[in-house]
Amino acid sequence: MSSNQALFERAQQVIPGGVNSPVRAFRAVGGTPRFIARGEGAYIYDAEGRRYIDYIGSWGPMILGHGHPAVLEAVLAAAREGFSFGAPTEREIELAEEILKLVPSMEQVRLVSSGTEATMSAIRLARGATGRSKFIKFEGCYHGHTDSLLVKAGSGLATFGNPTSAGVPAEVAQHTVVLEYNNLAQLEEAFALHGRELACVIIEPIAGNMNFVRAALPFVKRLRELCSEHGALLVFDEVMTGFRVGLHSAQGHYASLIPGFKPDISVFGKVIGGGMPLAAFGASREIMKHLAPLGGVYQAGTLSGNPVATACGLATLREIQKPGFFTELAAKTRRLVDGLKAVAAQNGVPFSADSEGGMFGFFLLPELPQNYQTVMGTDKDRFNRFFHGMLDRGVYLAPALYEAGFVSAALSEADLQATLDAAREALR
Ligand code: KE4
Repeated sequence: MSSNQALFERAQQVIPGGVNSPVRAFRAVGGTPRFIARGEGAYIYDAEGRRYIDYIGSWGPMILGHGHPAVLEAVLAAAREGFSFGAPTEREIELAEEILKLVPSMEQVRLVSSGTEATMSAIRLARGATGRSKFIKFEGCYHGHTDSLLVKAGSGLATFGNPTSAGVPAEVAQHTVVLEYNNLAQLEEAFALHGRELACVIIEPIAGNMNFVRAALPFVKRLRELCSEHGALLVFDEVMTGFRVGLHSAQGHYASLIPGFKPDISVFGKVIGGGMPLAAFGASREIMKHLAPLGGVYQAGTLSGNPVATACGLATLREIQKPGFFTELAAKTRRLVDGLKAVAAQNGVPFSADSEGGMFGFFLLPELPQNYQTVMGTDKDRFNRFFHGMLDRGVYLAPALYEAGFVSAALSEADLQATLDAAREALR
């Protein structure tokens, strides 16, 4: 059995950084990434046979845990019928109907293969539907790696964003206005400056790419009002929060607090594919009619609505609708978070944490941060020691202080207790 280190060295010969997605390389936390051989329920096993309690779950998709029997059976049955046809199938209709049943703000949905593709398409749709080019995003939110979204704040609101990545032309970044998350004053000013030119505002309603930062209620309320007043579309990027923070996603949570609230375009991924490559974006018929082949906004994909991926997604969505699923998952996640806070307090370590449904975050800070700057003010070395302290004790947390954590339905009370025992030692 090759060791993680041997595999990592071999991988780096043929794959940049040895990984197919940067965060997996452990560069933020240091050390050797674990090469995973298999998953089972709440656990993943590395190439050396070591077992970890999995709090990443593929960065959100594995809400049922690994190898759920009903999902596995659905995938195997679909695979036997064929992997991909490049032609419409009934199961795409079934999945679309299931998603629309659970997301009343959408009347139609288009399936794609990744969250990046879904947000990229949502931005193009907003631009095509409004005839405008500019849009707002927020610092600390990640919406995938399409050019116009790899942009950081400009020097001021009047100036437009600057690329965060090489290879993104300044001309592309100039249409992106980047504001501070939860900053009402900046939001008002940006709309005063650019309101009539804004195609949309895209936001993670609970920012899982800043670990776990909630959009404040007054902020969301005002954002909705300003978008409506100026004819800009509100895009909820629920790739991470969708069907993860609750059966009706983050938009359902906000609609329960702000009567009648709904975004104009919603983006999903991760959970709706159950671990297979599948994402989606949707809106009213009025907006979706702009999409090819009906309208002038082109969007396409060889594997969009893939028959095996839709089987995986559909089986997953059916399981999470079972009575009590989210009540139990949310309570379990809350017990984890409360337990971690208690253990940190007993060891005198500044620690704040929060959770919604099966998604959680924690910070080695006394208070929950409200924006990116505060999150990045965390003591990185301390986080990294905690991360490795937990990893060495068989608990796999997100290998970066700006990433969220995820609890699967397969997590047992014993796993929870083992996690808290590991945290007690690691924090000490
Ligand atoms: P993908 O293209 O990675 O499927 O989705 C992009 C995306 C869009 N929107 C949100 C809110 C997301 O969180 C993501 C992807 N999330 C990261 C985790 N922070 C995926 C992990 C990775 O990049 O390897």
